[in-house]
Amino acid sequence: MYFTLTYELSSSFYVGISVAFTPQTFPDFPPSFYNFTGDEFSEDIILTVQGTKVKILNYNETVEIVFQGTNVLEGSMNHPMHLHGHSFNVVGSGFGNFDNETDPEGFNLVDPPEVTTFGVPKKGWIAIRFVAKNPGVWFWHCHLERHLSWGMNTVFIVKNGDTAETSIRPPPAYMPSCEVPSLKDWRQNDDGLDDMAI
Ligand SMILES: [Cu+2]
Repeated sequence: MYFTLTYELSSSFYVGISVAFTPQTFPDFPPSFYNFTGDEFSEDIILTVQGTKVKILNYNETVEIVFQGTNVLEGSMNHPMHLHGHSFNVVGSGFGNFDNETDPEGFNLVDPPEVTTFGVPKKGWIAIRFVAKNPGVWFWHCHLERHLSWGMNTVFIVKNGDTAETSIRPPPAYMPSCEVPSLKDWRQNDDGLDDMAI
């Protein structure tokens, strides 16, 4: 991913995706498939790395995502997943590994609950749908801050529609730029705080 240093991601989006950066695409599928919810420890597990991949959606695109919980190191737990800028319909959930052929037959497409955060079941899965109708750069993350800091997050970019009403508004004039001294710079210049860990 190539960002200019002039803009952070939201401003880059406003300036123009093709101008400001070339994003890499967040993959549509897991890098490897194994028995996600099994008790045995898979040797196919890939360790997380610091990534800068994002998912780009067209305006008004209908999105379905299945979140599959795992039992890695038997440390399975519920992950409260949250996307900024949109709410969702939970169309299905279950325990075990999601079956792409049979599980969708049980989806609730009549009155699925609309939420802004949902828990991926322990050793289970949950399927959500939403319409990408809010242009911008939106943070996807687990709401357990420790998981977030470990990298359980990504970014969805929803592109502008064809009209001003369906496009992101310009940033306010008072929006600080990336050239504003960082907290780290401030601390380094402040007597007595030079050794404070950032
Ligand atoms: Cu989590």
